[in-house]
Amino acid sequence: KNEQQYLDLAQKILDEGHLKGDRTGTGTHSLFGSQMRFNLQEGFPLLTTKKVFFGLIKSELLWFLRGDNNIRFLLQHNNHIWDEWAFKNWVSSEEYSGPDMTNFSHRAQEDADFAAAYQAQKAIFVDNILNDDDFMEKFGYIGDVYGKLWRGWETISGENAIDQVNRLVNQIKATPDSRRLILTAWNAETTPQAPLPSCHVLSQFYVADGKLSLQLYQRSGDFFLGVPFNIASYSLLLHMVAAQTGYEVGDFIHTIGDTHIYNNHIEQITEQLSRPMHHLPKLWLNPEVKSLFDYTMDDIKVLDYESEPAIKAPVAV
Ligand code: UFP
Repeated sequence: KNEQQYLDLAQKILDEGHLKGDRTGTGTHSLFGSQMRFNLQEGFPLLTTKKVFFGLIKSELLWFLRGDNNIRFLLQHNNHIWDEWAFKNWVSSEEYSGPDMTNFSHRAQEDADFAAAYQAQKAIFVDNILNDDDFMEKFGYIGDVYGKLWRGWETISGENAIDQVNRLVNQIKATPDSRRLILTAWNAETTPQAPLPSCHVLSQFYVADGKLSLQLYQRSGDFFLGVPFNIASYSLLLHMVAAQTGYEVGDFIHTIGDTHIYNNHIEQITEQLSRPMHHLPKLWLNPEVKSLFDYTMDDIKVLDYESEPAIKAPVAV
């Protein structure tokens, strides 16, 4: 049932979506205001109609929970999903002396020679971030993204940054009936200028019948590439917060504003829709871990994950 909702919504976007232009110039089928509800008691919603790489989801969430906004940690875990934002700062700086990288993402998709030059510069960049502390300090940071907003929200006075996640855990423990269990990632002052303004704008937690639930408001969802990750990432967050506050897991409710399928993902999603579902896997969290901030990669496992093969698709940039 859980995964079926994803497939049904994909079909609905294809059937009823508005044909809409977008910032990337790709074009989409888009619906506004959609919702899926995953009962986490029925299994962990890592899609099975295509393989979803859970390792990337884990390391990204651990990175957010560290309050980290420097990509070194991600690179140490072989996670390259945020590279381009930091790379952009380097190639547009005075220190960069390699071949011109203006508009690199688009050009790399269209021009094979350029793509090779870009890969070479990217490799140098990654190596420098990993091995050169000064370089990492200068070019590894990517500004006000989730880690910073979650754990180090800057106050107006400039003192005592706010740790929203720690506060949230304490609130859930102290006042589980509260209707103010909120984690926000949209800073009206800084977010509009961020390299990628937060997609996951707001999360709200809710406790009833000994179960913890979470609703996410996502302003924009790339339904084929982004959303399967986002479902798993927030379901994992819910499991971790529940484990650390003494609750069972309830529902993950995923509300999405602009819910879109890019025109160059139609073939891929159609292929996915034709595939059989497998049973959902189970999530295991190490019960010895006593704080939300102490989990490591080995403390989190997806068990019994069977899926159809991965499906490649170009990222709209
Ligand atoms: N996107 C997601 N999930 C994410 C993320 C990005 O679906 O977690 F970071 C997609 C949504 C959209 C694009 O297709 O990335 C962001 O573009 P925009 O800022 O124009 O909405």
